[in-house]
Amino acid sequence: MMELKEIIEIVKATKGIVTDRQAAHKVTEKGLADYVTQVDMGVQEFVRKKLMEVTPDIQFMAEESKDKHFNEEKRAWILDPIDGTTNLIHDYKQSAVSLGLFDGGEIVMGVVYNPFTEELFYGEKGKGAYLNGARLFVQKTEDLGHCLVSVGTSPYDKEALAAKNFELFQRIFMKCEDIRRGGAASLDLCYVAAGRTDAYFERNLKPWDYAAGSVILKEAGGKVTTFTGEALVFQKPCDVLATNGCIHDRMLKEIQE
Ligand code: LIP
Repeated sequence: MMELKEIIEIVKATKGIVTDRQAAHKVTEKGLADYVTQVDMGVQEFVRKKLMEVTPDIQFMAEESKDKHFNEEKRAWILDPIDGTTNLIHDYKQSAVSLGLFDGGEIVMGVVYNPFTEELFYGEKGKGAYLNGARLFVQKTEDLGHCLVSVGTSPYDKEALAAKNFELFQRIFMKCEDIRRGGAASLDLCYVAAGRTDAYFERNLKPWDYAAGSVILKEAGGKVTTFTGEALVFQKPCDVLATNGCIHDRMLKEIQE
């Protein structure tokens, strides 16, 4: 089995592909506000090949794979080659390569790398979470009125979700310190882990958006569930709530109101 540091080296080696601005402008539209670029495809193929060389026995699932199902009885890599694709196209510098390892129904290892800020978030079950080698811990703020809350606008589902998303954003906004919108779920989860924000939530996220960030957040002392407080699943989309742990029940109550 690969060591975490070997996985980190594979993910960091994608920097040249991720920062290629010409490739970022070769874009295909998959659906409303849903894009794939040559960077997404280049990162996915690079990481897939490297992982198959060293862990041929572990399944590989990624955002741009045709077949996204895997046998949950066995281990699987779950890759978002570029989380924050729209940000990448706009050169917004909030995009990341997000790689998680699924084992026994949960994510046990995760790496989230933003080459634009040179921030490498990583964590392994039972071994802590880190940012560029420094240990990560969530904020322990218990008063929602003093919390910074990151939101996700589900831009692929505007027609179906915009009204209830923005109604919820307004309710939370009136009770917290302020809200933020980053545009890359994996980084939003890592920001809670780093104590930069106290919560993040978004409807209809895909498993590759949240796989790696979920273990990093838990290892930093945070909590991540669905909007009904259940464990995340990794074979279909989820509504995701991530918090510092102290305000999780309060956020669930607001979401379910
Ligand atoms: C994105 C997420 C973001 C969400 C977008 C999209 P992608 O992932 O990171 O939080 O709001 O709808 O799902 O598509 O850039 O990998």
